[in-house]
Amino acid sequence: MDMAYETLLVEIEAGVMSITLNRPDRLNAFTAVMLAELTLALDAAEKEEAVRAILITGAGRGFCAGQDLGDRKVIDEDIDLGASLEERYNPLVKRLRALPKPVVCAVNGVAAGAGANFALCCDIVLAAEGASFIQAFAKIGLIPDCGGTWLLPRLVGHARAMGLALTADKLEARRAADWGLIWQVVPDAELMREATSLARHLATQPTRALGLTKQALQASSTHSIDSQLAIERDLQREAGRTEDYREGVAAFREKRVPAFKGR
Ligand code: LHQ
Repeated sequence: MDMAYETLLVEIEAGVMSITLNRPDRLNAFTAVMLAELTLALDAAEKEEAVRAILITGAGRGFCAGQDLGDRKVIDEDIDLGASLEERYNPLVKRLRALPKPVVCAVNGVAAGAGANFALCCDIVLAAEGASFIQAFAKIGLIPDCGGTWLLPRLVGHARAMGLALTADKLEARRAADWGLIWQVVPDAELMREATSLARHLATQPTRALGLTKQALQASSTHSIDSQLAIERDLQREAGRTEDYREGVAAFREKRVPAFKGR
C-alpha cells in the first residue's frame, strides 16, 4: 500500500511502514512540510493495526542534513528558533519516542544537525559504513537540539558528547557503533536488506510487549531503581494480559514457533 506525500515516500509491506525522507538534492533537509508529513505518517503508523514496525531512511546519498538552511525564514530578523522547536521539532521527537511500536532507522549517508538527532531518537539505529553523524550545530552558531543534549551523554558519555557537540566533527558510522551511539554498522550495499529484515522480524514479534519495553527503557534514565521497579511491575501487568503473552507461553510448551498477532 503506497501513500501520497510531497516530501516522503511511504509504503506498508509485511507489517512494516517504510518512511523514506525524499528531498535527495538537499540531502533530505527538513522543511516545515516534511516535519508535518512525518507526524502524519507516524500517526498513521500508530493507528494502522497492520503496521507493527516502522523503518525510516533517506533517499539518495544522504540521510538528513537537519533543518533546511535554504529556507529564507531561518535567518529572518525576528526569527524565534525556540518557537520552531516548540511547534515542529519537539512534538515530532516526542511522537517518535512515544510510538508504541518499534522504529528502526537505516542511516544511509550523512546525518547532520537535527537529522543526526532525529535518527538517534529512533529505537534501533543501523548505519551504512559510508554514513556519518555530525552535530553540525556549532558550525552555524547553534546548540544541539532534537534531544541531542539529553541523548548524547546517555549514549556515549559526557566526554564524547562534549567533544562531538563542541567540535561539530564528523563521526564515521564505524566509530559511532564502536562508541555505542548506534546499534550496528553494515556494508553500504547491505544496509537496506539488513534493516528491512530486522524491521520485518520485529513486525512479527509481540508488538504490545515491544512498545511497553520501549516505554520502560526510556523511563529508566530519569528514575531510581525503586521507581523503575514499580514501572516494570505496572507494564508487566499489562504485558501479561495480552494475547501474545499467552501465545508465547503456549508456543514454548508445545515446542513450536509462536504466531504473535500484536495484541
Ligand atoms: C542543504 C543542507 C541544509 C539546505 C546540504 N539545508 N540545503 C535549525 C534551525 C531551526 C530550527 C531548529 O533546529 C535547527 C537544527 C538544525 O538542524 S541546525 C543544523 C542544520 N544543518 C547543517 O548545518 C548541515 C549543513 N550541511 C552540511 O554541513 C553539509 O551539507 C553536509 C556535511 C551535511 C554534507 O556535505 P557534502 O556531502 O559535502 O554535501 P554538500 O554540502 O555539497 O550538500 C549537497 C547539497 O545539499 C548542496 O546543494 P547544492 O545545490 O550545492 O548541490 C547543499 O547546499 C545542500 N544541503 N545541507 N541543511
